[in-house]
Amino acid sequence: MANVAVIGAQWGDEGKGKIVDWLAERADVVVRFQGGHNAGHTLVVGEKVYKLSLLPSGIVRGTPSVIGNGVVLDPWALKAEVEKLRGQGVAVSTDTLMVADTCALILPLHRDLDGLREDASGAGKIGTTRRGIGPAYEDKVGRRAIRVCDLAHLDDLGPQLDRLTAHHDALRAGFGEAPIDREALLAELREIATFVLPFAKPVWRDLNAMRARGRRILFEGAQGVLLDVDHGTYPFVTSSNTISGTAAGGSGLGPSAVGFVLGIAKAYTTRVGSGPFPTELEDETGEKLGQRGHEFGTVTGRKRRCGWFDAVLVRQSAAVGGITGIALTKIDVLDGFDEVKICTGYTLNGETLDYFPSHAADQAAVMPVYETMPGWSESTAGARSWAELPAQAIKYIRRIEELIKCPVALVSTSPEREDTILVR
Ligand code: 2SA
Ligand code: MG
Repeated sequence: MANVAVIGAQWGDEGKGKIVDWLAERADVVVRFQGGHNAGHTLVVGEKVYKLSLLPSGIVRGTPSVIGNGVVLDPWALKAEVEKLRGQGVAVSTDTLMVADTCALILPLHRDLDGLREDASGAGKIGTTRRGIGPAYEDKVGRRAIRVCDLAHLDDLGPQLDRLTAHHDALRAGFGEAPIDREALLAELREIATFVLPFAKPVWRDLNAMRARGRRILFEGAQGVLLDVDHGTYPFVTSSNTISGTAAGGSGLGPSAVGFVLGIAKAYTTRVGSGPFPTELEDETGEKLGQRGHEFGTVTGRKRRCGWFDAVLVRQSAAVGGITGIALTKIDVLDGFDEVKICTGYTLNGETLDYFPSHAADQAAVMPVYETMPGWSESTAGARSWAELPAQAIKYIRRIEELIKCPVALVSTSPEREDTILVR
């Protein structure tokens, strides 16, 4: 079996956690390769619900899990999440968790800056998770970051810390904030280093060795293609590349390490945070989708915006994200609707478009063109085979498949791992 990368095909929250959990059973190692603790992956195992933000989903069932170099790591968030999981009875040890020693750290100063900027942006705010993700990636690319491996060399941090604090002190002054207290920061880092360092290593070596031995690697993406910093609804995006191409670079493997790319798409569309959303429904139907789908952010508890399935967007995500097959999730949320709609194209200034334009103003101005299909009154919840699905639901799935030009490989009918239909 090829190594699988799982990525979101919309704006995140497509139900990746459950699908990764389903696939993790068949994998030897699970790797996170981008993002940070802004992700919110929910896993339901029997009666227990686990909510992960930073750790790879494999950890819950004891599958060895790797945080790759492409992730920005908040070491205190790591500790809190490990402790929370241990409290839920999950064993986390250096046998089951490895952290790339080249991960850039998210520091308290990054969280501060994320919040300060959001508060100062008024209507133009991004709607970030305020976890410092963007500022940490900026410092990584700006070559100012403190990395996991630096935690073992804190006494030699001088020049790096000078560059980092000079940069941030200038930014903070602009917001009327006090400069960074270097000694306090160093003390905090010394304390947390003892927790993080046992997990830290050059994980690229382990991953390449596993690959050479034919071990199956599962790459766990966070957020979704429409939040990709290059291909998403810029500037209303996250600060990493969320596409499958990042799986290799963000973990220290070559691109041929990624075989099958499974894109996760919800049977409708949601978005949390600001930015364009052509099929958004600000009416009773949108409200109903949100209620039925329990659409609240896993990390921040924010209410998600809801709308009909947008085939143009998912077709585009499949192309730029290199998606081989789609897992369609939460189909049961559409049970009982008299009719369901799919966006098949847009109009912009009187012209028809079969793709999502690049400019933010055009993205905000496109009007969806809908195709309406009859709904189904039967329940799809918990269906485990194609035969259990009502005919109209099958027609809906088949039509989506046609429009997005990508096969539907899996259908998910509840948060339970086993409520999954393998198509063909
Ligand atoms: P950030 O914090 O810099 O990454 O925010 C930038 C944009 O990316 C969006 N974003 C997300 N969208 C959906 N789900 C995410 N994870 C959590 C979840 C979010 C939550 O699974 O529910 O709990 O609110 C996630 N992470 C980042 C964010 O909304 C901004 O639009
Ligand atoms: Mg999520």
